[in-house]
Amino acid sequence: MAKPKTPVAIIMGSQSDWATMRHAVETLKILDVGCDARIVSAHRTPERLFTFAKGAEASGFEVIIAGAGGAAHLPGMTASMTNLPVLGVPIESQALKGMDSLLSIVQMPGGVPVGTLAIGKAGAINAAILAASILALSDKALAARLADFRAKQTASVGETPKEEA
Ligand code: RP5
Repeated sequence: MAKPKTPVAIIMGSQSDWATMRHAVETLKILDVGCDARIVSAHRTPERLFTFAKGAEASGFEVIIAGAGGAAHLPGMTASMTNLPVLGVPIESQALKGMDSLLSIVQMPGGVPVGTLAIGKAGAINAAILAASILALSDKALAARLADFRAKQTASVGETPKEEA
């Protein structure tokens, strides 16, 4: 069966999360993995969340990346309504620097997993790489692109520090 063009859904709780979540989109673009980004709020648009999560698998998505901040219920609520793997990105909140987001996302009850990444940009980038790794299990061409991405990253690390401009 042909691979879906947009196997990754990226959802976020607010427009204000885009500055972080765009890094997931950009990383998937580098890896040539199709994704669809949209705003879905667990608190402000619960019906949109229900429709998205219940229909995600039928829409052809294979992995969901969900970013949210503060009382970050989006990844967990999404995971409660789909069997697709859900990767949670804690957004760095102003008040508590993302510790609130992190703990909200990571402390899921046993039985409803969310794969939780680091707070902020690093988490968004790593969620994309992890999503690609999951998809690469059944996509050899993607596995090769992922290996190339990692090799380039390794090659870019100098052995000695230099003065920065
Ligand atoms: C969460 O509340 C969102 O994920 C966002 O990180 C946070 C703040 O949202 P805004 O008030 O900026 O829309 O639901």
